[in-house]
Amino acid sequence: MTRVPKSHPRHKSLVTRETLVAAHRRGIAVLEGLIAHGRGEAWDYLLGEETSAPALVAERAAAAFLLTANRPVISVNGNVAALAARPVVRLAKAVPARIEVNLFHRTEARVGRIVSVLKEVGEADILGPRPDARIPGLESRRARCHREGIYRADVVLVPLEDGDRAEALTRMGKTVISVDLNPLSRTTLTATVPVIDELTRALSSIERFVRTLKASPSEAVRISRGYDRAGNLAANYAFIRWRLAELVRAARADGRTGGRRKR
Ligand code: PTJ
Repeated sequence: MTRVPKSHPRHKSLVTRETLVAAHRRGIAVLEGLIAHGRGEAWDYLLGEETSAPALVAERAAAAFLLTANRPVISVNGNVAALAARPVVRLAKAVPARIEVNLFHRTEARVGRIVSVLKEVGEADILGPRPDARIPGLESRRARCHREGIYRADVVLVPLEDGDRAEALTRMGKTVISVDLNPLSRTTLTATVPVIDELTRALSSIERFVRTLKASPSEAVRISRGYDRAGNLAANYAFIRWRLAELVRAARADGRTGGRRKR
């Protein structure tokens, strides 16, 4: 892995990129995952690389839905295993939820490697190898899943998803919680609870809400019942409009001071 100097202004971003490249070389993440990451990071620049207030609302709702579920499952793909194996396992234990490895570019060898990554960080009970069911209406290899996992789940958390499966899972009547920085992706537009935030921030935030809400189950029920999907999406778009307006204002101020204004 290329060493990134601590003093680099984009240190965290470059380390994440190197982590993904290394995960690709180890056969965990696919090349397509590197492209997906770039797309996500571009959106994160626009969003200010912080969890927005509307994302926080969605993350609290996500925690409430996971806690009130009968059979919650967290789906893991190559990018998620590379960047967030530990947060996934922590969240799964906190809920508790099952973890299922489910890949778009599925090979049995990669499923096995991802299961090992998750086992290394402390989760022994992982579904993925030897699937015994299919998600109806999906042509891709992603349709292959476990009866005891995604197939029978009532709530599924699908970080960094492709839109097809999110749609197929909602058609099955499941509550689908997505994590996707793209506010316009088909996943975001079809998930029951779209979380528009960066993967590691979102998972940690959902876990924090899970830990708080666990102490008051009636509050979790109230939040899941009162969750307003359309209102939250609108708030996310309004947040982007506000961000852009701020950028316009800052650029104009820069112009007036000949670029001497501090950012
Ligand atoms: O490991 P596999 O075979 O299951 O493949 C995984 C990928 C990610 C390649 C596959 O699921 C895929 O093709 O996904 P998409 O359709 O590219 O969608 C991924 C979405 O995640 C995009 O909309 C990105 O903007 C978003 N994204 C990427 N990185 C992050 C992210 N969202 C949040 N946090 C990130 N770190």
